[in-house]
Amino acid sequence: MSLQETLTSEERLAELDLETLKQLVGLVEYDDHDDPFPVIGWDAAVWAVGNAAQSAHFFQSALGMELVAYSGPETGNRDHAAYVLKSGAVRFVLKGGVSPSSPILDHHRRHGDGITDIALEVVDVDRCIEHARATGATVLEEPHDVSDEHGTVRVAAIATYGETRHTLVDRSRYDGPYLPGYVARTSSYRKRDGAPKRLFQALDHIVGNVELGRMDEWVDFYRRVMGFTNMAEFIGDDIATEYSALMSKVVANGNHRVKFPLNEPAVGKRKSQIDEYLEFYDGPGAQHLALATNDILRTVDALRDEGIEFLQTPDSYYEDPELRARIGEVRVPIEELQKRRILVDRDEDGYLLQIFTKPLGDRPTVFFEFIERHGSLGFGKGNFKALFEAIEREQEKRGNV
Ligand code: TYF
Ligand code: FE
Repeated sequence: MSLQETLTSEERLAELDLETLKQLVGLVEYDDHDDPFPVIGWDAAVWAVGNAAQSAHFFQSALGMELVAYSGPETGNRDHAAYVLKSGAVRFVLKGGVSPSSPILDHHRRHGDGITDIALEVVDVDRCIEHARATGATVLEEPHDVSDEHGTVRVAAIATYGETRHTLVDRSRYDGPYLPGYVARTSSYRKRDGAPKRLFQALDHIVGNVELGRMDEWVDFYRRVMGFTNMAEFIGDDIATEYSALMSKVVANGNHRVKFPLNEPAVGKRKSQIDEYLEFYDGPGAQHLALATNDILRTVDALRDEGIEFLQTPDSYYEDPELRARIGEVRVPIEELQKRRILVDRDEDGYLLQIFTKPLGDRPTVFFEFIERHGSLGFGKGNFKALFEAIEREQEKRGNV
């Protein structure tokens, strides 16, 4: 089986097939023969949070995720508590410090709630690390085996922007609930109608914010170290100075399973939303996680019911005849999108629907995007102006202008 036909262990567990996944996240064909760093897909997004017990509740009650595993003092982990949650093939691990000397608490003190680790499932950890080292990456953890009664995983880690890392995981010899040290755990939280809601099924992209003038270095990092390639979508100088106050380029692995847009602030008329992030995150880090859904209307309705707040797109966006002409027919009347403030964009491959939450925590840093793709492989370029104006209205309310 070729790499692009290989599903991650979470994708298999979620019973996602390749066709569904292709529609959800926009996969492309590629020749993996001389891929120097073959990535199967996402393994997990690992968060450091101020209170993992309570965040785990929120991720279940508000985001409809399912608790599947746990590590903490009761399992012999005296350093921190960790809750593993999933929705479809999306796996989040929420960690909170228990021991006062836990490094999780240092991360949290500096950055607030945020992503510490964007873990990827790979075929051959040793080969990836060898290539990463040869191309100048910082190896944070050498390849090593970790075992328990469910088998053995091989892991290693490299550094990326800020204090973020990429753990590389080979799970081919493991069938435990997450990693050795974790035990299976289901929730004591009762869902209203019993079943997990699965409001999103796959991770589409994770955006990194880096310092002014450093974007190209990080694009080069992913090209050189991980063999990623540039995707067509970018925000250059021209758009940046006009309204967005940011520059952005996108890199992706061969089949686009893993996509990393990278933003840097642009020098403009006002303080960039990226500067606001860098100030409050105290450095570079993951800005938003885009979660793919096959029914964004249902997702947004369910999330709003649970009190999740989204950026408000003005009525003028939907009433713009130019937008209507460009978009043409989508699967629901525009009024249904307008009611929910869902954005829509079309390009040569198809269209997409997307919506953005307000920042999740106390700091104006990490947020979610929900995305429903219909052929489009893009990121909603046509929405950048309306989106950035909405973000800047929030920024203004916070007084960070
Ligand atoms: O990931 C993207 O490129 C889109 C647009 O600060 C975007 O979701 C880009 C930058 C940003 C917010 C959204
Ligand atoms: Fe995005």
